[in-house]
Amino acid sequence: MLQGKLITLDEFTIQETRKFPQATGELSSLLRDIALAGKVINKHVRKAGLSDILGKQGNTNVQGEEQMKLDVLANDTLIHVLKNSTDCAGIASEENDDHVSYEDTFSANSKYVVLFDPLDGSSNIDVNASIGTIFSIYRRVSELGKQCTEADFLQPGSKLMAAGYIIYGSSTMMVYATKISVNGFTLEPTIGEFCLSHPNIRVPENGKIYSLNQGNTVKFSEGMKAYLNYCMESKKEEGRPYSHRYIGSMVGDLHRTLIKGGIFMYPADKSSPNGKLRLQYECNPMAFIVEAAGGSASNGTQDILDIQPTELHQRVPVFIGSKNMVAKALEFVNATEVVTQ
Ligand code: AHM
Ligand code: MG
Repeated sequence: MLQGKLITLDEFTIQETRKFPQATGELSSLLRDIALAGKVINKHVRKAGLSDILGKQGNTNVQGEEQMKLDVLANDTLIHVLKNSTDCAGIASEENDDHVSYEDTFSANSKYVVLFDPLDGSSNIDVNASIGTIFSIYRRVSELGKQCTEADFLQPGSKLMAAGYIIYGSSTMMVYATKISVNGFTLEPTIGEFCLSHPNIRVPENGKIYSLNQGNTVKFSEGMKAYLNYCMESKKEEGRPYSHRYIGSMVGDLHRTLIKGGIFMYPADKSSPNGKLRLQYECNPMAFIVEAAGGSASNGTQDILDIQPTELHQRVPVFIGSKNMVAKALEFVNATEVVTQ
């Protein structure tokens, strides 16, 4: 912990690697590169408002969304750092139309590919609220020694080797998960290192907070509306009504859910039958982290991690967080759908 001897991210990942004699250290090295990109992005985020990086870039991305200047800066930083990494064969980014396969020999011989949302929650940039970088690491399925292919990026979340996020909040933290555990590291600004501050994070099985854009209620299914009524119903002995919290930044809302418990939802609605959030850049990595911490994640009918992606930028409805809360939400969502059929 921060008061005692500091354990840096590097020290921690190396210690973890030693538990597996066959491990080569490439994953640790890749995490170090991602952390480096996070520190560079953090430097820009912390200066936003002073330098000319707030506001819109004037372009739209592949999703048709307006790009903020910081979105572009974060994207360029990650692409650049991972290109120089010796352990990344290629990347796919929420901000780019297609994946990028790095052409040099080192990259062609690397066994991992990385997907990222460089700066999630962009609409919060100009109002100084939490934003974050989300990343996923897969072992490539294409032939080593050649350039990576799109198939490397279209793997289900169950195949993830690691996933994490960097949250630029009241402090800057990197949280990453492997199948075994989830650990959080706070950036110690005086030494410029992420240091272990939240070892072995577990998401509580129950929570008291529901999180979604409730302004969309009119477009929700009857099941979804019934679940919201359940959250708001007064049942003191069951801890209801729950509190509603919504930053509108998935990283911020999920970070709170991971630490305090609760449920985060971005359901399908009449105008967005697949919800808003992206499977490969947002939902899979967050589902992997939350499930590794003992929580659960579903699209309503299926574990998020079991969905076979068919395209890089596909969207998916999501219910994620404390196990018992997710199960209860799905009971409502599915029960009413059956009744109305
Ligand atoms: P972004 O990747 O363009 O920033 O969009 C994703 C964000 C999530 O962080 C957040 O959960 C959601 O969009 C908020 O959407 P809405 O404004 O519709 O509630
Ligand atoms: Mg995003």
